[in-house]
Amino acid sequence: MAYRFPPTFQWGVATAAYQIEGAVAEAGRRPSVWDTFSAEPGRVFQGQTGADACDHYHRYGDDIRLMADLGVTHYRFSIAWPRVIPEGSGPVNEAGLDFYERLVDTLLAHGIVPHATLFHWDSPQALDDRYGSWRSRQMAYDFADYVTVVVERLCDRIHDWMTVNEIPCFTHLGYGVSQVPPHAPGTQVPTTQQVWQTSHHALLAHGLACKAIRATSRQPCRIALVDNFLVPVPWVETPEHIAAAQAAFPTLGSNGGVIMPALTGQYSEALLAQLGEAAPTIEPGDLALIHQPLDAIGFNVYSGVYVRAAETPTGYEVLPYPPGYPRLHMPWLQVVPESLYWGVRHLSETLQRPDLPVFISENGCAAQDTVTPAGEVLDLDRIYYLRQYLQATHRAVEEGYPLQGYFLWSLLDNFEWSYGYDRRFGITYVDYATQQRLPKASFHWYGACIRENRVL
Ligand code: PNW
Repeated sequence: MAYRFPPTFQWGVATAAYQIEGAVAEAGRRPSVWDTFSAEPGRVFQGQTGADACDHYHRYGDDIRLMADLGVTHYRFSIAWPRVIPEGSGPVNEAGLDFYERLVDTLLAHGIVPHATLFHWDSPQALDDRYGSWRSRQMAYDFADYVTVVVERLCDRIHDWMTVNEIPCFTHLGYGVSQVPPHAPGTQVPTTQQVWQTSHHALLAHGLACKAIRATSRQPCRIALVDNFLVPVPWVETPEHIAAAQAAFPTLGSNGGVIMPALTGQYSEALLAQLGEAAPTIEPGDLALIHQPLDAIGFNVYSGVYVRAAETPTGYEVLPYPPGYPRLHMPWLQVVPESLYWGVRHLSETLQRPDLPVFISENGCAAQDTVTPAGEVLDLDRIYYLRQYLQATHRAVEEGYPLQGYFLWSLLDNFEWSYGYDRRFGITYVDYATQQRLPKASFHWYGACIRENRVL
């Protein structure tokens, strides 16, 4: 039958702490940079914050029942550093760890495998006050200490760890030179070099966290880095355009400075040449530390860019999107389902890691959902998007790439960072006034795919 997955394929949903938990001042939690940033006028759509979000902190039991109804086998969530170590370093808040223990126990009771992300952008505000968070190398060491505390407490029930989510988003989008950065902490630094230094520090944090997890876990565990590298898709799948896409890979977005050093132990030469004096300062031993053995890569994919071979100095060109190109409800959400397949293939061929298991740690879209008078959300546009990306997932699996699972972003509508609650990525509609959850059409469709283990 068409688009059937192997029986071991992992079906999941993904969320992140600050986007759903709320309860920001409860049980000893102290502010994160996102609490501070979103409270500043003009930073987030209509001044919204994650103070309440989906109130998942209190409603996690209901939300896990929802996941069980959906039929997912795996759940990716994140642990909030400022719940566990409220001042960033120093005293541990047992009540914070208790919350994640309850959450994980409830997941396990429903037969759902937890995948924990240790950092999804909510740095403790105290560390930003103390030393400018990712601007300082110290952040990497404090992160590793926090990771040790979490793994010590939860390693008997969590075996799948993700270190940091999307380094480019919390460094390049959190610090800026010429314009006010859209993500927390929203600090403008004087030079581009200093922006690259923040992402270098985040890579160090990833490396130190890998070592801390391996040193601390008393159970076998799997460690992944989660990245949203930018995917060049050959506009036609002929050898010349495939070669052009492969040549473009290291020069696009921050690919050459994040996923490449993590997986190969080297920044891309092309990127360093392009950066010149703006390249980060790399101390002796840093690259070896960053280049830790990994058990998997988590690939967050929403869109990509088409590339073709061309008579340019580089031998390729990135094609612009025409104004009418299909796009979901974000400025960057062009529908490019092949980017999922090509991303997996680039990891294998362009980065030459055919051995490394991959899972799609996020894929999904925002749509302009409304509740019909009959009380339904008929998000056919989301189904249209997801079906194509799942077909691309299937293609990668069928061609033998080590793609093991798919986590849909997201279980619930949630706090979409600087867009606030204006953009809805959930397969479950959240009425924020009442906190009622309403499964959308896409929820029922995804559940049917999971039950039949194929794309419907
Ligand atoms: C991811 N882009 O962020 C994050 O991991 C989630 O927390 C977030 O809610 C989700 O995607 C949807 O935005 C991204 O500019 C931020 O292409 C920016 C981009 C992609 C993903």
